[in-house]
Amino acid sequence: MATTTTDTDPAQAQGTDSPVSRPSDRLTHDDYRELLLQLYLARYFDVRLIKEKKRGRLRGTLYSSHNQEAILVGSLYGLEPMDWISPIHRDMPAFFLKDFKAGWENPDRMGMSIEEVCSQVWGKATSPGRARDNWSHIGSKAKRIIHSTSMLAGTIPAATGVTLADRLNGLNTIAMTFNGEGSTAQGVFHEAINFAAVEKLPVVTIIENNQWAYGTPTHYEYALEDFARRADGYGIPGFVADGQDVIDVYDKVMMAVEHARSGKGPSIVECKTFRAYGHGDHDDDRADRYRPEEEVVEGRKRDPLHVLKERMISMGILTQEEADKHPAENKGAGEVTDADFPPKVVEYLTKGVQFAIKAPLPDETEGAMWVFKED
Ligand SMILES: Cc1ncc(C[n+]2csc(CCOP(=O)(O)OP(=O)(O)O)c2C)c(N)n1
Ligand SMILES: [Mg+2]
Repeated sequence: MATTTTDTDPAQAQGTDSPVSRPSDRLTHDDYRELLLQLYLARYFDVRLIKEKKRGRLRGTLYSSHNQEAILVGSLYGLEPMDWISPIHRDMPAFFLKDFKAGWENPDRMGMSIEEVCSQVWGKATSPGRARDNWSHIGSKAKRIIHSTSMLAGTIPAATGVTLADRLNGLNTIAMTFNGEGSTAQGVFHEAINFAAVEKLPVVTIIENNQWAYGTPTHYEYALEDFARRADGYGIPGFVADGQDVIDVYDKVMMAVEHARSGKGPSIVECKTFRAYGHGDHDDDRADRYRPEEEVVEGRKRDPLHVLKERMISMGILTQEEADKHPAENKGAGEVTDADFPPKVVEYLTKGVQFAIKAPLPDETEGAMWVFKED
């Protein structure tokens, strides 16, 4: 049986007090700068869409990942191109951040292009879903992205399936599934993780524990302090990460990835964070009523951009002046402006937005496409 740990410190996780190497020790200064840019990009994606909707240029519900970006960026950063991911509704940036290290503009990288993702949001013919939805109900077998479903926890059995298939085909790939804590009381969550544990399948289950599932707080979901302890019952490791700190997320996730890649099986990584706004933008006003104001103020305090900048300053990678140049942190979509973001980030996303706005709607004859019809 694999060692089970819920410790947040890798030194403790390895059962020793002596200094140990962390996966992040291998990150270069350029990696840190890239992680910061990716955090900016994920944040900008969020606020730009809200602004576009307010300007009347976009319709449909938006599910914000504001304040949770470090989880997506930190967990995707160490993956290999052929690894699988399964994002859900709060992970929209994951579709383009996958294999981002291969080059933002690289058409061959194993992630969706910004044009594809923006087309999906705008419901255009150029979108992977060909305008059947405006959000995360997309996937790509070619890019190794498991199709997102609305059935919470439904991606975990799919991930166990693809890893089993890859194993049978002689591939040493892993699957990373993203899940809110609200999905964890589903029967299928337990069945799939148990199966993965028994078969030692390389499935890394990320729990984005943002304290709320729509209007349901965590104490109605599970009776544990750290959700990660659930792993004990499956005989697999459970890690707890500070979801506001991209480097801590990277460290814990990479421990899980290395565990999986070396044939030891699945694990759970609980990333503690806070949902900054409503479940979707349709829920923003209600969320202000069902969540105590102090909790919301407290939960939004540690902006992941600020946490990484502080780290980089203390390591001598960033000067205070450089950190202050683009002060997007701790600002809501209503107050932040393009000048608060690095120009590279604004230009990259603007390209995707303009492509999507100009793209055609699907032809009406496509209505019956992909629909099963029995004669
Ligand atoms: C099996 C199932 N039950 C209920 C829903 C409706 N639903 C959609 S999102 C959501 C809340 C999800 O909360 P959580 O998993 O914590 O993710 P978060 O939205 O907080 O990121 C619910 C109840 C669903 N999609 N699937
Ligand atoms: Mg949640």
